[in-house]
Amino acid sequence: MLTPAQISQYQNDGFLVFPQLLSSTKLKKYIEMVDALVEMGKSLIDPQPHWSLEFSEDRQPIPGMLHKVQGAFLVEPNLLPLAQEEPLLSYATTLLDQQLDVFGTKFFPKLPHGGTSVGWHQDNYYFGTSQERIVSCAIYLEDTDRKNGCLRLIPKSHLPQAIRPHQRMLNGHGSFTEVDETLAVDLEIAAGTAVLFSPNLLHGTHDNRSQRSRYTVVWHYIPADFGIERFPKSGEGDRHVVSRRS
Ligand SMILES: O=C(O)CCC(=O)C(=O)O
Repeated sequence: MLTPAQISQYQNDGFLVFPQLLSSTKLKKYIEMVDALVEMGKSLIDPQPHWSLEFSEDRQPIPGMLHKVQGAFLVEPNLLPLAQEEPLLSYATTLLDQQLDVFGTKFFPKLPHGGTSVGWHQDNYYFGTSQERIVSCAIYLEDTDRKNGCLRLIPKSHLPQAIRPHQRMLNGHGSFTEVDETLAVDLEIAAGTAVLFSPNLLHGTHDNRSQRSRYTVVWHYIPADFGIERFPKSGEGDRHVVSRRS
């Protein structure tokens, strides 16, 4: 359960940070799973369904350099329990509803020397809505700082509940917006830390200019009875039940 102060903080600032929520044993287990994904990525010459590669300066995919696994819980179903870890699921339940699903699951390895994940954006831009009945979650499996590409966000930027114009990036990795970076907070956090944030919050990341990777798994909690067109409840898509039915 979240305290009333944490709930207010989420509502006012648009995010909450839970330092080292995962034990070292669990971290090791999940890192082994995503290491295997990075290993599979090494054999890719071109992007494939679910799998995207980093781009070179001349906008060509770099063989073997994994950018993202989209639909991470479909590709590696053993990652699903990450979204059910306690107390994380209880926190999301407090913010949203008793019965939750997750959708839009991703793994970003952010590999050394040039790994990227996202530029400035609001998740709701991608979901085609501006409502707050979704909570985004990023869990960092490795220590993250400015050098290896930590998460950056703009506190309170969710409050207008308005979606800004986003521009498609030339390298094909998403659409991003412009922000006043003097308002940004860089989240330099330890492995095992989870961040919950509003789908309207402006956030982005630094690129990885270090010799270390920066693994993160990302997903979005949504009430089980809430449908959004782009991630329908039925079918074989990237939407998964996480709450245990009582
Ligand atoms: O890579 C990260 O740290 C966060 C990724 C993210 O926020 C997103 O996928 O929307």
